[in-house]
Amino acid sequence: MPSRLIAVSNRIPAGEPPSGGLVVALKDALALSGGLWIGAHPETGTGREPLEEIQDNGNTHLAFRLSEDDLSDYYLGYANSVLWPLCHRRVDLIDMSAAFEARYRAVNARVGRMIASIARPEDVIWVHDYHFFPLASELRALGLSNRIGFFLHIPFPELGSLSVLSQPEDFSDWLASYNLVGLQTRADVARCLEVYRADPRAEFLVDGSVKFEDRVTEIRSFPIGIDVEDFRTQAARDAPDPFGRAAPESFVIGVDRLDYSKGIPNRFRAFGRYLETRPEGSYPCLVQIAPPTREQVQAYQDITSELEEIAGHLNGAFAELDWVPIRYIHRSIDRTVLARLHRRARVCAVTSIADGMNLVAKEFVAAQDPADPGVLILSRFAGAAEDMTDALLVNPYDIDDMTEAYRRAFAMPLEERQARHTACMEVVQRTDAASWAKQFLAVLRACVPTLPRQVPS
Ligand code: GDG
Repeated sequence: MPSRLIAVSNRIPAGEPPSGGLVVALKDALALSGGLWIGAHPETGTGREPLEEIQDNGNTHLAFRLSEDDLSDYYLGYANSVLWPLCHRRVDLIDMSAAFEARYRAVNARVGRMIASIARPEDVIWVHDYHFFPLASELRALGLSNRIGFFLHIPFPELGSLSVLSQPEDFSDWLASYNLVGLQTRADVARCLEVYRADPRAEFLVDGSVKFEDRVTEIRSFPIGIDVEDFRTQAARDAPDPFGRAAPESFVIGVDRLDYSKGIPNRFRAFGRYLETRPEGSYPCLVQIAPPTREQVQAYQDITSELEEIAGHLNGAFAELDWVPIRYIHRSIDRTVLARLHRRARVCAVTSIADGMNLVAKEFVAAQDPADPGVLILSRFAGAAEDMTDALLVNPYDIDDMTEAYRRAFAMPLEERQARHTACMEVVQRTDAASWAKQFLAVLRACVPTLPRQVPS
């Protein structure tokens, strides 16, 4: 039997045209291996249904239903009110509850049983993201000895903050059930190794992998990327100006799910400060696209109000009858429009306080006209900054630093813009979505297989 790829992620594409690096990269990898993609059904159910087939642009995926309680306690609760703030260094926003944790473990156990019922011994399993840290340990407990890989899309947490978990020792145990743990950056790998260094059950092998009790895990970075050609083509398409009659003179673009990890309030504040000192006669805009996300979680309601207040305040203070400096759109917009906006922008601001990679930074670079490229302002705390060192790197906690970056970006001479763009584009191309998936799977397939475990009868 040929080895299939089984991909597992909380969200699966369902009907929408493919967009985003992950979807595109996985689709190609799955098509090559005749694989399967398993994820949560877009609609809730009782939580006891068997796996269901779900159609997506001619592809069939397998979906498990979450119950309303699963959604609130596993997804919004443990995944997004405990693990997300933990990994994004906002432990102050953690909302702990024993019910969240119990439901997280229960959903992982159920998804594990579903996968075990369809996986063949030669299949390779690729698990995605913080929703499923314990999945491999569930699969091992069910007797699976398949090669199982894990990719964490968000930052790896700091050793010290893991103590907020009720059983921090489980964390290294969960990861050790994977043959390969893939992280976005070398800094993430260093943080992960620190966790194992502090754990007396772990031993480092000469090849850099970690032996944990009887299991060997390789820990490596695989910076994720985008489908460069696709985004570039969409950006350069000959189509009417997305602004119509309301085209701004020169603008900064920001594109983020409205999440506290993206550092949008300070991005706005710094833009306000830039407006105070901008060259006379210039009328720059900040166009912020920020679709809502996880709206049931209090921390997300708070950041939404904060942003509305700052935008309202700045527009009230600076707008003129024929100019509004902040255009804030709290909705999702079409991807082709987004691509063209990036190309039209003079500057892109990515100011995350913590971010696994940040694909928006790569999309902006890919969308530029190399003959007259815009400037990327990039937070030092976004994974993308590890390799894209020719962007204007900023400290998102320092408003003066970001104000100065706006000033430099708007005033930057063509030659410098071109040189920085060429260097950033080289990174975007080298780390594109297809090579990310290919490299991860090549390393996973070459991992030492796990010995079958004695399953208690
Ligand atoms: C996680 C990690 C990591 C945004 N608004 C609209 C829209 N988008 C698209 C962007 C981009 C994607 O969503 C966002 O990707 P990011 O990487 O910036 O951020 P997260 O969503 O937080 O993703 C992150 C990523 O996983 C991959 O590993 O890089 O660090 O947090 O593609 O363009 N797309 C459309 N309309 C919008 O309004 N169509």
